[in-house]
Amino acid sequence: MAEHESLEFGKADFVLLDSVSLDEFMANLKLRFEKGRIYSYIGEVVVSVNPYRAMNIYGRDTIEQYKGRELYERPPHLFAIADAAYKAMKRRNKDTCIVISGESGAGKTEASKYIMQYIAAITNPSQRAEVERVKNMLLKSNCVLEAFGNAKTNRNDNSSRFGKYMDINFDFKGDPIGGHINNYLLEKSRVIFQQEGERSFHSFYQVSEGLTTDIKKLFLFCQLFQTPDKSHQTCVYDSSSSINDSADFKAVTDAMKVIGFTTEEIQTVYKILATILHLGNLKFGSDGDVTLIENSKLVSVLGDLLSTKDENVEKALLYRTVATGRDVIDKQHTHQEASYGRDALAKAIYERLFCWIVGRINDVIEVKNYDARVHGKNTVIGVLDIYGFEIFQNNSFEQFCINYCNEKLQQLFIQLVLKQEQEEYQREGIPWKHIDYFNNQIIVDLVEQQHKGIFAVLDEACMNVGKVTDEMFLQALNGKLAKHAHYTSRKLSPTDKNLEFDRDFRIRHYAGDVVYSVVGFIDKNKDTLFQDFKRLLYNSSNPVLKAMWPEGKLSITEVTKRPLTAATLFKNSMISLVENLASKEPYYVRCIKPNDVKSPLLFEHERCKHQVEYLGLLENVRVRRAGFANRQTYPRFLQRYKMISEFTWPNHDLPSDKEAVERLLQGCGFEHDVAYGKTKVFIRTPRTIFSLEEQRAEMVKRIVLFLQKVWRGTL
Ligand code: AD9
Ligand code: MG
Repeated sequence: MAEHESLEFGKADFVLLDSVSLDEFMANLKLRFEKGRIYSYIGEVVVSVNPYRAMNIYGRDTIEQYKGRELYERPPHLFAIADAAYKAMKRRNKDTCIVISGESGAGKTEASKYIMQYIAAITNPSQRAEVERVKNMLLKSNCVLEAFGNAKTNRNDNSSRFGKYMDINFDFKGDPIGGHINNYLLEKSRVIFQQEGERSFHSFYQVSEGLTTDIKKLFLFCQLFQTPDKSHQTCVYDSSSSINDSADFKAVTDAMKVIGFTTEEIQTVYKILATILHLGNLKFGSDGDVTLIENSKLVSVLGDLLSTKDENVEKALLYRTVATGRDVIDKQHTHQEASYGRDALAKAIYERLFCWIVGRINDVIEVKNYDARVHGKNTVIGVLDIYGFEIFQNNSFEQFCINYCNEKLQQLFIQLVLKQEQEEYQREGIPWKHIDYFNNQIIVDLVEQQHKGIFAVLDEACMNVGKVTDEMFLQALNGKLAKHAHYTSRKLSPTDKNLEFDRDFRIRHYAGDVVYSVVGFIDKNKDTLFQDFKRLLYNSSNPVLKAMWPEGKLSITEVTKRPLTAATLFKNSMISLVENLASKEPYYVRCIKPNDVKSPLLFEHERCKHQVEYLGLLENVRVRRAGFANRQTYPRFLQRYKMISEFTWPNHDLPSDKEAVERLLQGCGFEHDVAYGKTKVFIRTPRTIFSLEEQRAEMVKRIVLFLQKVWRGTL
C-alpha cells in the first residue's frame, strides 16, 4: 500500500490509520497537506486537498511512473485512479467513470483536466494520426468550454457555472477514438447580474482584452469595455482580476480554430457577445401608456449585429404577438415586460450560444466510422466535473439546482460505496457489523419527489393561470413541508436569526444549511422567452445565428405546447446522469478545499473537518477497513487465476467452483485474507490481488513459451 512512502508523510491510505476517529483522520490529512502530499487514498477513492500552488507532479516523468502500474505501487495520485479506470476498462471491457466531487473551489475541474491529460499521454503508442487528432480535440475542448461556461465567483476565480460529463470512447486497442460532452444547466442569469466581487463569464472579458480595437469596432464592441463603466449593466468591469484575459483569449481562439470553428462562426460568437453587452445598456422609458426605447440608437447596432432589420428588433423588444381566438394581434409590452423580455433575450442567446458550442464540439469529437463488428466493442470512460456545493450571501434558484445536483451525487456515492457494499456482504452471508452513515435520500426526496417535492410545488405554481408570485410559491411550500426536518422558512421559524427576510426558506443540506431567497424562482423556472425573439433570431440573415434558433420557424398559431420548466428539465437530466453513472464502474475523487483565502499554506481545521464529515469520508474508511478490496464470482476468479494452481489447471475435478477457489487460495497461502460468500470470493487486501496477478502473469509467460516450443517442434 504505497509502502515505499515514508511514514513522515503520514499514512498514504486512511484505511491504515491506527484507529478510525475523526481526530486521527484530520491529523493525517493535515500532516500530508503540510508535507506537500495532496493526494491520499481510502482504498480506491482518492482524497485530494487543493494545494493552491503549482505542483511539480504532473509532468511526463510522473506519468511514466504511473503508467500500467497497480494503484498501490506508487504514492497516491490522480494518475493512479485514471490508470485504474483505464485498466479496468481495457482488461474487462467495462465502461468506467470517474466522479469528481467536492465544494466550489475544491479542485474538481483541475483534477478532471489532469485525468484527461494522463489518459491522452498513455494512449496511442503507435501515434496513429486520427487518434492524435481526437486526443487534441478532447483536450482543446476544455479551454473553450471554460471560456464560455466558467466565471470568477467569490468562491473560485475559475468557477464552473455549468455541469460537464464527458465520455471518452476507446477502440479495442484502448486508444481514444472520440467522445461526447453532456452539459448541464448553465447559470445564465450571470449574464445580466453578478453578485458583488464576481464577474460574468470569462468570454466577455477575453474578447474585450484580446480583440484589437479595429476588430472591436468592426463588431461594434466600441465604448463598451474601453473604460470601467459603472453604468454598464451587463458585465462588471474587473481590472484587478488575477486572470490574464488576453492570453486566455488567444488560447481560446486557437483552440476554436483547431476544433474547426469557421471564421464565420467565430465572428458570430463575437457578435452575440457584443449583442448581450449592448442589451445590458438598453433602457426603456414610457410616454403615457406607450413604452419606448430610450437609447434608440442601440436598435440599429443590434440590427447590425443580429443581421436583421432594425424595425424587427424594435418590434420584438416592444411588442409580442398573441393569438386570441382566430385573431393574431400585436400587444405592446409594459415597461416592466419590455425589461423582462430584454433580460430574457440576453440570457437565452448566451445559453443557446453555449449549447451550440458544445454541439459543435460534439460534432467534431463524436465517434465516426466505427464498426463494432469489425473492431470489437467500443468502451467508455466518463469523467464528471460538475459545479460544487455552494453557499453564497444570496442563494437563488441556481444555487438550489446546483446543491440538489450535489445531493444526487452524494446519494450515488452512498448507494455505491456505503450501502450496496454492506448489503452485498449480508447477501453473501459474510459476517458483518453494520456501519451507520447519514443517508441524504431524505433531502433528495424533499427536492424531487412527485407531487410533494419542492420542484413539484414550484411547477404547480408555475402552471397556475393568472399572476403567481414567488411569495405564493413560498406559501405553498410552507403548507406542504411545514413538518419536514430539512425544511424551514421565516414563517415557520420566526425567531431564527439566519432567516432574515420573509422571502427566505432554508434547506438542511447534507453539506450544511443554505438559506435561499424565493425571489425569482417562478420566473427562472418558467424561463419564458417571448416567441417574437425566437422568430427574430430565426429570421436573421446570418446562417450561423439562424441555425441556433430552429424553433423560431413556428408561427404564433403553431406554437401550442407548453415547454417543460427549468426545474423539470434539470431534474430529468440529473436522474439520467445518475443512471448513466450507476451503469458504469465508478472511481471517485473527493476534493477538499483547505481554506477560503486560496492560500497554499493554510489548513483551516474546522473548514476541512466539516468537509470530511459531510463527504462521509470516515464512514468510507470504516466500511473499507472492515470490508474487502476485491470480490469476484467463483467462475470468474477461476477463469482468471486457474493457471497458477495444479489443482485447477487446466480444469479442476472438485465438486464446485467454490471449493476449487478455496483450494487454490490455500495453496497460495492466502486463506487468512479471504472470505467465501455464497457466490463470490472476497479478498481483503489489494496486495493479495496484486500477488495473484503477478503469479498469473508469470504463468501466462511460461505457457506461451511452452506453446511456442511445441509449435516450433523443439520440445
Ligand atoms: V467549482 O465547483 O467549478 O467552483 P472546482 O472546479 O472544484 O470549483 P477548480 O478545479 O476550478 O475548483 O480549482 C480552483 C482553483 O484552485 C484553480 O483555479 C487553481 O488555482 C487551484 N487548484 C485546484 N487544483 C489544483 C492543483 N492540483 N494544483 C494547483 C490547483 N492548483
Ligand atoms: Mg469547476
